[in-house]
Amino acid sequence: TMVVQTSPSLEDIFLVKSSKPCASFSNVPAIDLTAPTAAADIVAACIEFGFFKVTNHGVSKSLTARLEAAAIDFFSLPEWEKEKAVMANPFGYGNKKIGCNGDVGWLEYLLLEVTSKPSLSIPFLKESWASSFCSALKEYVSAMRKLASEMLELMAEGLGLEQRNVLSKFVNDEKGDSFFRLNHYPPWPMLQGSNNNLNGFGEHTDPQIISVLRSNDSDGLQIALKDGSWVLVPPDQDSFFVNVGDSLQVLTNGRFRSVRHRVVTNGRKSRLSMIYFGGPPLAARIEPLPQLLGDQEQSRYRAFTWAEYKTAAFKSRLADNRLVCFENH
Ligand code: GA4
Repeated sequence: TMVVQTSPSLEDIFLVKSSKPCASFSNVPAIDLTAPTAAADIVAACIEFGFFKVTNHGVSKSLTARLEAAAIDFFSLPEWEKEKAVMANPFGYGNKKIGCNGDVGWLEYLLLEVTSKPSLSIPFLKESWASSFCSALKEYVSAMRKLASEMLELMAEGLGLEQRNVLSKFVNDEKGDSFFRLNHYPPWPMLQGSNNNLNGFGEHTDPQIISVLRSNDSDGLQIALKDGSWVLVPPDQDSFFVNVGDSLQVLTNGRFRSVRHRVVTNGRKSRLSMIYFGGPPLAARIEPLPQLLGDQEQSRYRAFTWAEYKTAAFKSRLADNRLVCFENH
């Protein structure tokens, strides 16, 4: 039998729009990576929010600007040109559809798999700027891996773990299964001046270990606090926002919180975000670190491989709680 997937209509997107207005999260923990208290500060933020931003991160502004400019060039191509970048679902160029299970959002994106050995190529791009796009991508992704790895080492230190690389080794492994995503949330002219908000990217947690996000100076990102309330994250184009992913929640036996987040756009301004998702090798065993489990503490999750979790995640709907099936009772 043939499965015919119809394109989601604007109606669908409206159906999932957020309704309640939400407060601004003005005190997002800001971690100065060069501060002597960075390790303790990061751990505190991961426990309370599963979310923080980093300053003094050492990533060059010009590299970020180069990639942003190339991304804008890419998204400015005519639709049929961008469609050449459609790869095996859900990779490559996509718009309005998120994942393979019927989730929709008001955005277009480029989703790429990136291994630690940067061998990234975008064969579909014939434009003269394609090679500079590729080189900016490679450089940026390796800067993100380095930043993610530094933060994971600070986390290990802050958790009192002797081996500094117990967490960072996953993203540094040359078989590491990481993704990179460029999201463009176009303005929606008909919405200007109205109070409607569009579902840009519906609520979810990230399945990987750690995600590092940078966006232009536009709002839209919201995170859920422990009590389930949603707060707006004020934009900051000079910092990187970091999410704890499901796998890191498991590795820390639930000490760190995999943060639920979403993007709600107001149609006034284009939002462009670039996100690195640091994932472990497919064969890596994900389970609470034995060093963290004392004599009393029980493991809250059963062990799984990243391949197993990834497969389960890609079969789920965006908003699903994907960890419940792996909890021990
Ligand atoms: C969320 C985090 C990353 O963007 C992503 C997303 C993926 C996709 O867009 O195809 C997923 C989503 C994300 C979680 C559940 C599954 C898979 C869409 C979806 C419904 C690339 C990822 O790894 O998981």
